This record gives sequence, C-alpha cells and structure tokens, in this order.
Amino acid sequence: MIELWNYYRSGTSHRVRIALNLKGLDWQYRSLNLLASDHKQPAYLDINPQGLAPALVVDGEVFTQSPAILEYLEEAYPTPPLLPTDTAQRAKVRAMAMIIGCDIHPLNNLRVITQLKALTQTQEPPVDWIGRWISEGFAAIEALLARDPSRAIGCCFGDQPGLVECYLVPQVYAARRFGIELSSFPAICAIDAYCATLPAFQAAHPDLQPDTPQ
Ligand SMILES: N[C@@H](CCC(=O)N[C@@H](CS)C(=O)NCC(=O)O)C(=O)O
Repeated sequence: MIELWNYYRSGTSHRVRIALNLKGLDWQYRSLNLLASDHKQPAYLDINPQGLAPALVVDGEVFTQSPAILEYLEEAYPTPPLLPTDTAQRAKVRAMAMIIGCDIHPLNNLRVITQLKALTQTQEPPVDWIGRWISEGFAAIEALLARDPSRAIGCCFGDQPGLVECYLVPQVYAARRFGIELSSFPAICAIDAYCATLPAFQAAHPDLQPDTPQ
C-alpha cells in the first residue's frame, strides 16, 4: 500500500502527487492540515521527525524529503521514466528541477514566510519577497529551455513531462496564488498549460484534493 501524507496546497506534496500519478500508481491520500499544525503533532512526528509535508509510506516504510521521494519513485517504479537515459541529460534535468527545489521553494516556505512576517511585523504575505525568488529562478529556467531546440513545446525535456514538470507545475500554481507576474516566462507558461491537459496533473491539482476547502 502507498500512502502520501500531504496537504492540498503544499508545493512539495503537489510534486509527489504528480509523480505518483505519472507513474500510474495506486495510492491513498492522508491529509495533514499545515495551518492547523497537524505536521507538528506527535502522531505525525512519529512518521516524519522533521515535521514537514510530505511523507510517503510504502508498505510501512517511510520516505521523506520530496526530492528523495521522487528519486525513490523513479528507481522503484522505473516505467514510465521521469528522467532521460543519458547521464549528462539526467544531470541537466535535475539541475533545472533544483532551481525550484533548492533555490525558489525553500525561500518561500510557510515557516520562512511566517518568520519573515514576524520580523517585519506585517500580516500580509510578503509578495515582493516571494516574487523575487520565483522570478529569478524562472528567468534561469526560461533561458535553459530556450537553449534546447529539441524539446517539444509544452515539455521541459524531450516529448513527455517528467521530473522538471513535477517541480515546475506546483511552483507556477504558487506563483499565480500570490499574483506573481508570469508574462516574461512564455515557455514555462506553455509547459504549465500543456500539463494542465493531462490527467496525471489534473488529478494532482490543489483544487481537487480531499482536503481542499469547498
Ligand atoms: N525540502 C523539503 C521541504 C518540505 C517542506 O518544507 N514542506 C512544507 C510544505 S510545502 C511544509 O511542511 N511546511 C510546513 C512549515 O513550514 O511549517 C521537501 O522537499 O520535502
């Protein structure tokens, strides 16, 4: 049995939902309300001592950290692949994904934003801060995409969505949620629009999860 402890609006959770769906796996939704601090309760800390979403439980074995979970899924369920076969291409695909995983998302995480609001004594989300990191990272991804004439329009690499899309689509969702301007990133928007037509991405969308507020 595959269970995913996650939250509808969490980008790291969204990544793993996409990957599980792309792999065609049967999995169970386990809900964590981050705003109600479910992730800091002893029951969840027994699963993930770091107290962060998501955690994947496969036949009782726990996996944490979404990049490691995605790599685990790729190795345990290789078909269909999320990564190209060529070693150099794999490194490039991973690098594009890590622009989001290492250099955008961690700066805009719930606990970082909460701390920033406390330090600056504001109630509103720091949209300039959030947009700064998204825009900088998306500009780099847009430039890398422009260098690859062989990729299909709507895909980051090759002609199928894979690892980068698992990171990119949730990050575009977050950017739109905070009203970040995306018109300078037409390739990214085209990839997001194409992915939105695919069932694996549709089923993973934050609007359609069991814990999505109605
Ligand atoms: N590097 C971790 C980050 C996990 C993470 O920060 N998850 C967020 C949700 S997107 C979370 O649980 N935030 C709760 C908090 O900041 O208190 C991963 O990729 O799994």
